[in-house]
Amino acid sequence: QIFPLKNSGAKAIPIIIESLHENDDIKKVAGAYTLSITKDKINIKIFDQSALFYALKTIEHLVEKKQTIQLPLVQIKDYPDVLYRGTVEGFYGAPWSFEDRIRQLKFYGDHKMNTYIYGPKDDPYHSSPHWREPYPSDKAAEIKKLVQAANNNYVDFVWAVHPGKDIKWNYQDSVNLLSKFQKMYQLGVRAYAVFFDDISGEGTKAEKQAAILNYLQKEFVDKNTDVKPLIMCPTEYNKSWANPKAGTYLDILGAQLHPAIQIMWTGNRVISDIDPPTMQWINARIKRKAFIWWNFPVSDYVRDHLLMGPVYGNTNDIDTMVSGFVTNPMERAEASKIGIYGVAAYTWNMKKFDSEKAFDAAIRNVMPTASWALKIFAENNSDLGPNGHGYRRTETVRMAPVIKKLEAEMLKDAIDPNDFNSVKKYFDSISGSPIKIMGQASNKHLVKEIKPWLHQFELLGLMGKQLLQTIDQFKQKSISDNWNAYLKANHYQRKIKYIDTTENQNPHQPGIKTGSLVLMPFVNNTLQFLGNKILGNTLVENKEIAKNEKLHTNMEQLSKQPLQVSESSVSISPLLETLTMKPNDYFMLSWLDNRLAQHLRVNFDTKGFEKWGRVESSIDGLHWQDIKKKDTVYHRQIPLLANTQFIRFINNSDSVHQIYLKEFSVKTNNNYNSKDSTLIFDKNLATAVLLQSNDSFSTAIGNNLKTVVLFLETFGQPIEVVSSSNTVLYKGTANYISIPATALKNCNQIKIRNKGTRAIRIVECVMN
Ligand code: 14T
Repeated sequence: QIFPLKNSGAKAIPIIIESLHENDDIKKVAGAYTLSITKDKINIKIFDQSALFYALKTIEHLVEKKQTIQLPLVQIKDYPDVLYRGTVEGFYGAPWSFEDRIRQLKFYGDHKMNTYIYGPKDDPYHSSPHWREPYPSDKAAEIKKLVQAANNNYVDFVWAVHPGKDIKWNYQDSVNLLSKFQKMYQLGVRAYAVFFDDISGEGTKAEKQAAILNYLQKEFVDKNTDVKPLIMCPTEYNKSWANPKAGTYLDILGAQLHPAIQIMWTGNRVISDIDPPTMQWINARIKRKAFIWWNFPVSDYVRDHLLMGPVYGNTNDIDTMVSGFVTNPMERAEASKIGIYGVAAYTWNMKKFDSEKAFDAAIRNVMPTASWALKIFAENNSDLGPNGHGYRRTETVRMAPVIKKLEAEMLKDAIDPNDFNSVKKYFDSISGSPIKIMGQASNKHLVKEIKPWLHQFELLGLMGKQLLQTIDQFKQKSISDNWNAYLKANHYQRKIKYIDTTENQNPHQPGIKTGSLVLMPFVNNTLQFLGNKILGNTLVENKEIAKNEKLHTNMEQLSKQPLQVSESSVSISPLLETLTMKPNDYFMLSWLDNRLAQHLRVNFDTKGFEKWGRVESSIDGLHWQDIKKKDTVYHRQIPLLANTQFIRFINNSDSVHQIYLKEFSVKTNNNYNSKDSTLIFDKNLATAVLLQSNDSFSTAIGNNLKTVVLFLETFGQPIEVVSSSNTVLYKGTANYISIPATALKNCNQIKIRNKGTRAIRIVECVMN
């Protein structure tokens, strides 16, 4: 009996709940239900208890959609395509907090996911050194509460152990594992996994892994009927790492592992999307349906990026070929919800999965008011940038074509106002979105996770707006005005670099990147383009390879490896895998010439590499010299001559060798204070002389009576330009100074004095 709300005008209707009948036309799987809402009753038919939970969730969503208590009349037949759907907390880095996990479990229930595999790499009681020991009481109490929260949301809390780093294949460690499982059982855990990923040595043996899992099956799972099927993550968990020979690791697991035990798989690579051939290959070898561990949106190998874009890439026809499908998310729990939502939608109804729709729905769910702001942020924080795994995502999809078009039009000096206006509008939205997102009180946890990216995104928007304004006014304005407008945009660029080099300085991929696939290249190119236009330069693009921080290599494996660039160093990002070097394979670094080389740091974690390879330096990129001291080995840190412009490592033997590229990094000083005149005559706006307060700088200008034009950044401070005969040529605070040829009679040198209280930049000097 249901009573209507007083005075609501609503009618009471009964809800009838019953079991699905045999002849009901629906796939009879866990979670399956039918829901019929008519004028006078709600009828729910369920396969099991979780199905009732999902039917009620559906009613809840129907109410949300309508924003009223009136229910739409519907007939729904609903069941999941994948039996086990959810997440695996399997990333490296700071594990999720207790509160993060509670919010996650609720989110899974809301979106019909039923699996949470607990396996944070940095929990010492999950992995070595303490996997054998019980959790300390405070941590145990938390796990108990998490299991409870999982149960309330019809989610299996799967507790995973990662014993492979130091396991001994003896009776004692079998018992250790069993008793740890029993301890977890006492905390309420009813689902378990054993991970053998990312280990080496003894722990990797297939027969031994199968034997210990079979032991757990027999002694634990078979004896506790309320425990769910075991899950294991193999050491060879993706095709590129798997021994292809028949009868090896995966076939051994396939043959020896108890058939009820599920085996995880990340696809053809560590990070890859799943399709039928992938599944056919692995399923044949392991003689069961693989349980997919999808490494998205995990970002532990691109920690300067947020992966908040749409879920796509897995084909819509693998539902019958997998036993489960879980996503490995980001260390940032709330920011991961967009990706997790996509996987929830995909695994529930694969055929009908629409990436874009799921993305929009996820955004609306995570941020119901001002969704536009989160959408524009997320669609520009999607790609990973170049990375060792070669996994990429699209970005800025709805605007990229217009932006590309506008860029081309700009180069041809034929801008279509429609394109200009839509890009301008877009940058307006970008610059306004972070404040909107920060203002959504219900999303304070999300805001906390992504704050520096929000700041960065706002600066990106402001830089874009400033550039477009500069373009718009370019023809009407003087060089001086244009130069000042350029400096404003340049100032935003500098702030972006500052955030990138001061926030999120983790040792792996430090920094804050946003819009890195489309927007940042656009604003950086536009800034350079405008600068060159003001300078009267023809494009200096690729003028000389030395004029940039760049990785040069002939090796496919390294071609996408990103650089880490800071004020004081240029480094290749450490490579996770071994690097295989054929004869004559090399990698080399170059940098802008406002840097003075100090020393090189090398760590290949490989003994005796000097026997087959050389670390070399060069000033011109043509002549190379071994920087090893005679007959000795290379040191971790090798001093360099200040004018070194290139550093490389080359395999100069005739055989193949391997190294671990842990560190290859050039430490530099900037040479602003060197007052090197070449920096202001190089027509390169990225280099400048930094002139301190009360200091002065002289440069020869020849005596060919030309107008001397100075492009400065004075930050509004007073300066003076004087001739060789001490006549004052200019006094003031301008950033752009043009000294007529007539004023330079008998003058072959000018001196700039900084009369202000802070440093100024002398960017360029042009004579014409
Ligand atoms: F077990 C696996 F399925 C798996 O993917 N393991 C790790 C995982 O914890 C991590 O989050 C993910 C993304 O970085 O990749 C695996 O970790 C790696 C991958 C490598 F290629 C660790 C070292 C590697 F060299």
